[in-house]
Amino acid sequence: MAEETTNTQQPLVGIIMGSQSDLRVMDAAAEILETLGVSFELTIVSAHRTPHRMLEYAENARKRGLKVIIAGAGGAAHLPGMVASLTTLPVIGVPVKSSNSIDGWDSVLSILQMPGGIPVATVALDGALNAGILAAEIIGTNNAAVADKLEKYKISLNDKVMRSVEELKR
Ligand code: RP5
Repeated sequence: MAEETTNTQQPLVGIIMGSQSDLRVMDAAAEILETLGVSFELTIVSAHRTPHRMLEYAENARKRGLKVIIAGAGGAAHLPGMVASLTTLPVIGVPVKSSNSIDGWDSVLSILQMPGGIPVATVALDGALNAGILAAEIIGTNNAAVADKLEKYKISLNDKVMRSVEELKR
């Protein structure tokens, strides 16, 4: 996937990440949003290396029509929390296990342990798939087509397990 992509429609979800190296994880959010028919944009915004870009992105996100932000980062992962402090949009944080990290605990704790008043909906380590689904569920509260696709997705999960159950009976 390109460094910066946008669907043809007005993006409803902004996927941002601290580094190009996070893309191998964050791609899963983009893929599931595509499957669920949710328009999104994807780009790199670093809290530490491009702080002014982060400020500008977070402050303008609502005005630009975004409804949810998915922010992924690793190590001292300040991006989701800082973005959450600058916008009233819901922010979903994805802790990314970066190569030099202490088993990813640094990423998890720096995204999860937000102070009262500034929530970040934190998913599992490298849990970009769930971040995408959660973003779609938020969009689906007000979008019947997306809610319908989510319903079908859940049925497909159920069917997959039931196929395994049938296979084990043989
Ligand atoms: C964080 O540092 C990024 O989100 C990434 O997970 C980690 C390593 O970044 P690179 O050194 O690979 O650019 O800011």
